[in-house]
Parts: sequence; structure tokens; C-alpha cells
Amino acid sequence: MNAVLDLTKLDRRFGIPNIARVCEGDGGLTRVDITSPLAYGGMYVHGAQVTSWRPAGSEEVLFLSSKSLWEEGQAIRGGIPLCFPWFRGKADDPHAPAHGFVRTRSWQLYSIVENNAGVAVTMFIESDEQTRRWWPAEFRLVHRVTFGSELKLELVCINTGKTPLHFEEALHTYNRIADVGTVRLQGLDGTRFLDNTDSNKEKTQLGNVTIASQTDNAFINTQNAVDLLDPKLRRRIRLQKANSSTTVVWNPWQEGARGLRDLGEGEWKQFLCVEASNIMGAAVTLAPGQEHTTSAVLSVARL
Ligand code: TA6
Repeated sequence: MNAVLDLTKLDRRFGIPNIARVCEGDGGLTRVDITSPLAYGGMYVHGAQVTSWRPAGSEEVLFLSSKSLWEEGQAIRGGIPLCFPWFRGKADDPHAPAHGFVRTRSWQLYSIVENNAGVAVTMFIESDEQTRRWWPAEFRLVHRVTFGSELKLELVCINTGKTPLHFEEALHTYNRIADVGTVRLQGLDGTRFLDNTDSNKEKTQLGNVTIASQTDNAFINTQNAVDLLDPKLRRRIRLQKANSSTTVVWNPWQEGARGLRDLGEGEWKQFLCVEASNIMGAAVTLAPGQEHTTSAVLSVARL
């Protein structure tokens, strides 16, 4: 009964009639649903994770696995997971959760505001005894997402401690596509990348990125916008970013998908992750009291 009461209280406090409501999502997890004239969308309090964005006149832009787990301690497979304060494994602790600990924690809902750009949902998480177990740092992390004709994501990290913070971060976006073997990614021609399928060897991208096998590339020293062209869905998904020096491109292909129990049969073909990030040599250092905002804007257009 308490859970229902809590949801009713949250919806009464934050909901906007016919525009935004706080409701029970998959697995009983709390979700904010957006139903505005500019866009429909969904964002879970679990991991402050966007799971859906459908601008008016378009189809769903984000991929969500049919086999995703919906429980504390597990990341939702799809949408836009937040990786913080490390990316992939933690260098000094093989037992630490992959991609950090914020995508598997409940955040706090701070505000839902309708503005000219759409509906802005803000959630935050702060350091506590759980986070200190993995990372002895004091921080506040704010995720502000504006659901409109574009999807704007802002991830703000504030160093609330007395010592410098050093962290990696990624907006791990799962773009929904028809068939990964037919798409191409424009905007990274000539860019250096670290190939995680080849011991992170440094290589140079020649022309568009196309996917014909397991791909896990961290493009470095790039602030470029990139266009994901999908001939079958006849659309282009554009990622523009700010204060992000790396762009990760990932698809597990068939062999990598075998190890993902939370991915439906054959669903590896239906997404390509393109991630605004600051990882490896581009990790961020913040002095006490300083803050850093990484932002990304997704937009779609017909091909
Ligand atoms: O972003 C690419 C990547 O780091 C890959 O190496 C792969 O591990 C992927 O993230 C998915 O990670 P996850 O922990 O969500 O299964």
C-alpha cells in the first residue's frame, strides 16, 4: 500500500495534467511518463534512465530490450544508461559493477517543468555510505532531460567534497535501428579510436563507420556531431554533444549477444550504441566546489 501512496504523492507533487505523470513502470519501478504535444517519453527513477523518446510525427528513437531486467541492482538494457564514475570495469576492483554504480541505484525526482523546448525532468543522486563503499568521494550528480522535438540530456557533476574528483562518464545511448548491418555513421572520418575488440589498439577511422562484426570503438579527441543513417527506417538520428571528448560506438554482434541474458533473441541487430562520453584519457578532474556539465542532443529527420 505504501508504494501506491508514494506514487500518488509523487504524481500529485510533480505531475502536470495531460503532460507528465509519475506512474508504476516495469518491475514496479517508478517512471515519469511524458505525453506532451512535442514528444512522448519515459524516464525511470532507477538510474535516472531515459527508456523512450518519440518526438511528434516520428517513431520511437530508442531501443529497449524485450528481456531487460527491472530490479534494484540491475541496469535496464536499452534507452540511455548513465555510466559514472567509471566506464566498463573499475581498474582497481574486478568486483565493482561495470560502468559504475549510478545506473543501478534509485535517484531522487527533483522537478518536472514544461517550457518552450518541451518537458524538462530533473533527477539527482548524492554520495552516501553505499557509494563510498565503491568510491570514496563526495558528489552530487544531476540528470536533466528535456523531452521535445529534440531530446536534450545534461549530466552535471558537482564536487561537494574537499578533495579533487576524477571520474569517467558516458551517456550510453541505444539507438533503435532496423538492421545494424545496413546502417552507417557519418562524422568520424579521420578520427583516431581505441578498438576494445583488439586490446584497445589505436587506429584511424576511414570514411563512415559501418558494422559487420562485434564493434566496440572509443573515438578520442572528438567533439564532432555524428549522424546515424538508417536506410530501412529511412531516418537519420543526429547526436550533437558538448564538453565530451570521446564518442563510443558499440554493437555486440551475434557472438557478443550470446553473453547478454537480458537481450531478446536477435535483438542485437536492432540497436547501435553511440555514446557521448569522457572516458580513459579524457576522464574529468574537478577541484572541490567545481562542477562539470556534459550535454548531448538527439534529433531525428527523414532520409
Ligand atoms: O559502451 C560499450 C561497452 O563498454 C561495451 O564494452 C559493452 O560492455 C557495453 O558497454 C555494454 O555494457 P553493459 O555493462 O551494459 O552490458
